[in-house]
Amino acid sequence: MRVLCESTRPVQSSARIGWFLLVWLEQCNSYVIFSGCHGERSPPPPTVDAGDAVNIHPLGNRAQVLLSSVFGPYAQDDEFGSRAINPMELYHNQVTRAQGSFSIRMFHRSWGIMMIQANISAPCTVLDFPTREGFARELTTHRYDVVGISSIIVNVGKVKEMCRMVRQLSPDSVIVVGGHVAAIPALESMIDADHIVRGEGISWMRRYLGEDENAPIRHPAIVSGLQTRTMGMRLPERAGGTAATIIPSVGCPMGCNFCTTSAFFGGKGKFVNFFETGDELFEVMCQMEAELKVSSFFVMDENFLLHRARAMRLLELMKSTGKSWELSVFASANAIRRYTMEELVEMGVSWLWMGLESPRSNYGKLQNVDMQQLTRELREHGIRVQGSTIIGLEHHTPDNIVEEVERAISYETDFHQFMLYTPVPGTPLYQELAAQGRLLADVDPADIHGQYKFNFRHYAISRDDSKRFLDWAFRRDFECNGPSLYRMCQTIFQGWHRYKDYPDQRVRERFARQMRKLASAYNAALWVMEREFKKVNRSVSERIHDLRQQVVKEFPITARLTAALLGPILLCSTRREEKRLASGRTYEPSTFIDRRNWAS
Ligand code: B12
Ligand code: SF4
Repeated sequence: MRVLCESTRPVQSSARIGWFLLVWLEQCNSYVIFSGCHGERSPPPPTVDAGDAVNIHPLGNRAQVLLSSVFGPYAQDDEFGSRAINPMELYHNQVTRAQGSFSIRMFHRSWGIMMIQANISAPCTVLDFPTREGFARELTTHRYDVVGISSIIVNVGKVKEMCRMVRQLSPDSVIVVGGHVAAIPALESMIDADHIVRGEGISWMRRYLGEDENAPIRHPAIVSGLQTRTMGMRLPERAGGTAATIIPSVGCPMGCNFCTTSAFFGGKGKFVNFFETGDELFEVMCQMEAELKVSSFFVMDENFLLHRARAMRLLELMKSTGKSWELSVFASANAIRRYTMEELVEMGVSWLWMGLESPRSNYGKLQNVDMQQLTRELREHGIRVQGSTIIGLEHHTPDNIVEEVERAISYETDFHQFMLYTPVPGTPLYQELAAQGRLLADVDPADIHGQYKFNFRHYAISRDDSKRFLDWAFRRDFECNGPSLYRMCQTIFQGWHRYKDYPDQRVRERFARQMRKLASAYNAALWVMEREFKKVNRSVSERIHDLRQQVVKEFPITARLTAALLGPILLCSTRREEKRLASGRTYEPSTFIDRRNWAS
């Protein structure tokens, strides 16, 4: 069967060749059984959990694998589920979206498929952010035994189209769909795939290719943010200039009822560790440091600080080897409170993403924590805080939501994400609201991303009002607290001031590095923000002015020079960008093609 499989697979150059192959192969039933390729279609297999048994692909790890993210463009309304309101940008999508030209805009690669590629020995291509035509071209110019498609729920329409394209253009390929989209109930009846994998994908793919699923995890070198721009300027992409992404684990054991990441990897009490110990993590970080020339890491772990033993061991190793690293981490308030500020600072934590939710919610992660005090304290220690507030919790009403948002804004976090309370398939919240008959049946999955309107019947807030409150919260935060860029500068300054004479040299070095940026390029940005914000909120403009004065006092020559030279250029680019945005300009990531174990 194997021989047949190989010898009958020329490189497909057109849909017609594929079609003829399909017809020919349909006459060979046993081929279908053993190869998993497509002749007579058997009924669609159900979604499998990553741990379930799977028949190994007949070619084992000689199968040629394509792993693709869904096709773009993303930031425009289209028939496949793209939405202008849902761009492929972390900050601009859900954090700084109301900050106009001051919004921080960047793209992030699809790390799930990069991780899978790095951990299989089969020849494998990762196609990231293809166009629809680019995906078709890849399918027809190379032979693929397995086509893996990675997606989240909003993009299910694209997955459907991509499966259709694979059947047409590369009919011998086995189609595997993974990522959060697999949480959709009865997905198998919506798309034409052979395997739908729910949960962790590395172990599944290794098993499918006949490899050792328990082999140590190899971490690919991942540059975190790409094509970053703000104030109308594209930031230079020099080696080491951007953080490396490190993924220690997936899932979160806290199991908040709405949390899709937690639910997808097992729910309450469960998660999957890729690197169990501080030693393993440290080793990976050293590799990334050498390979990417970085000293800063974006730690992609839903609740990094919850794993205290691992984090503290990492700190120990950083200290003993003199690593002056910066860490951006996600953590819940209860986990943060298990560390002293000095421990966090010495560990290099310089950016923290945490849920603020609501003082009246009863999420375990917020118990007994004074959020106002915590956020202020973190910032005073030079740790940038990204707060996340949910709009539309069950107890919210048009009256108390205003009060709660005002309170969250008064924490003055550096960044603030607002997100609608959203029951997403796979979560306890979804099951609960489904049982109560409160899910709205006619909402397109492409519109269920937490930045548009409710997908359920709220007792006190209408669907249209959910969007109004959400948009208002973003605007209000911007107007009251100013651009996140300014707030970041303020935190950096406070941290530097507090730690510039700290006994640990690693800490001093880290703040000195940040301060050099603040005294130069960031200071020019502050000069522009101070001018431009006069029109929005005079008191914020005055606060920016005060910060600038303090920076100038500490670094008179650099700060004055950069403001004078770079400031006017940035002002021009900011205003030009404002016009572009007003005329509907959006941004898209470039396509990436990475081949591994690939004979040219
Ligand atoms: C980075 C990121 C992004 C990046 C984009 C990344 C990209 N290139 O697509 C940005 C910032 C642009 C982004 C945008 C959005 N995101 Co996002 N994002 C993430 C984040 C923070 C990390 C993803 C990640 O790399 N994780 C680590 C990797 C290792 O895990 P993984 O991707 O899940 O992959 C594993 C498995 O899922 C599986 N797998 C994945 N792909 C495949 C493929 C195959 C073939 C197989 C077998 C297995 C498999 O194996 C992998 C290894 O175990 C997650 C949260 C999280 N912690 O995961 C949210 C998350 C994926 N995003 C989410 C959402 C909702 C969005 C947005 C709609 C924004 C929003 N409003 O929240 C937009 C959508 C943009 C768009 N137009 O598509 C949700 C998805 C919810 C859902 N159930 O579908 C998540 C889970 C956040 C959350 N908790 O709500 N996002
Ligand atoms: S603490 Fe955060 S990551 Fe963990 S389950 Fe709750 S919302 Fe999800």
